[in-house]
Amino acid sequence: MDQNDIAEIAELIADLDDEAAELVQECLDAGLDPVSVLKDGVVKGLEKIGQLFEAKEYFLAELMVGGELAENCINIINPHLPKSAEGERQGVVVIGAVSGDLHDIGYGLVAKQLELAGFEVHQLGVNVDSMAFINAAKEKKANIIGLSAFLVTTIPNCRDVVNYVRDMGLQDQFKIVMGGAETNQEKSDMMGADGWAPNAMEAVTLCKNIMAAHFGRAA
Ligand code: B12
Repeated sequence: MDQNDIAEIAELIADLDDEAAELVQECLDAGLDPVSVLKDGVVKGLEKIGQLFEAKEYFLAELMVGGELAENCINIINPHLPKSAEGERQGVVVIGAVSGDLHDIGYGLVAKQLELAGFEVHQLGVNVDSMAFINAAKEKKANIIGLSAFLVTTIPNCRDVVNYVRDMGLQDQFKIVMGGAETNQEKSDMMGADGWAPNAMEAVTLCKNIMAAHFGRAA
């Protein structure tokens, strides 16, 4: 088995074919890199579904089936992902999808990678009210609040959380990072967030850098 089989996973997911999950298992059993199976297989497949949706070849039903299929595949891959070598505990993160947003696959991957890198992570779910992020951050004594937004209509809700944190004078206590399909560094800067990352791997680097710069942890 090789990289072609991983590319085939992306095709099967884009075709909404259940056999994707079996091929994921076979690739892992054959010793292929689980990070590549995730990134070049499952996430690529979801990207293709997004393109088909945009081209009006797929509709909401297909997005839902594709989302479920991807989640099944991710559950198979998760136990195989490599743990960070460092034993030292990193900071505490609360993370979820902002108000109005139901996309949880992306931030779920971020949460998993952060956990593997030694962070204590609390997943707050989807459609999380702006104040609920802050209340959870207080309750869990978090260092970082992670906001996930996938829709042009929900991205502005990230700004609410940033503003509430500032208005409450909590900006030194909680640092805010954001991400999600339709976000970018520019939007993050514009909203006053403390950082943005395009994917789960870079989210780990971002959060580690924030811990080093603001909470005195080794980077
Ligand atoms: C699957 C899917 C769904 C599923 C979600 C299932 C689930 N359990 O999550 C369902 C069916 C619910 C859905 C619904 C809708 N969706 Co949808 N969906 C998708 C799709 C195909 C994949 C999303 C996904 O999970 N990708 C996989 C992950 C891994 O994505 P990722 O971006 O690579 O994730 C990384 C980064 O974003 C980053 N990251 C993510 N979160 C965070 C957080 C932090 C703190 C950090 C640092 C980083 C970070 O790290 C992640 C991991 O590496 C996308 C297409 C796309 N290109 O994204 C459309 C897409 C996001 N959806 C879209 C739309 C329009 C909708 C609907 C409005 C459709 C409708 N007519 O009802 C609804 C809205 C529902 C709602 N209120 O949220 C549009 C958004 C367009 C826009 N400009 O706003 C997209 C882009 C499709 C398209 N091309 O048109 N969707």
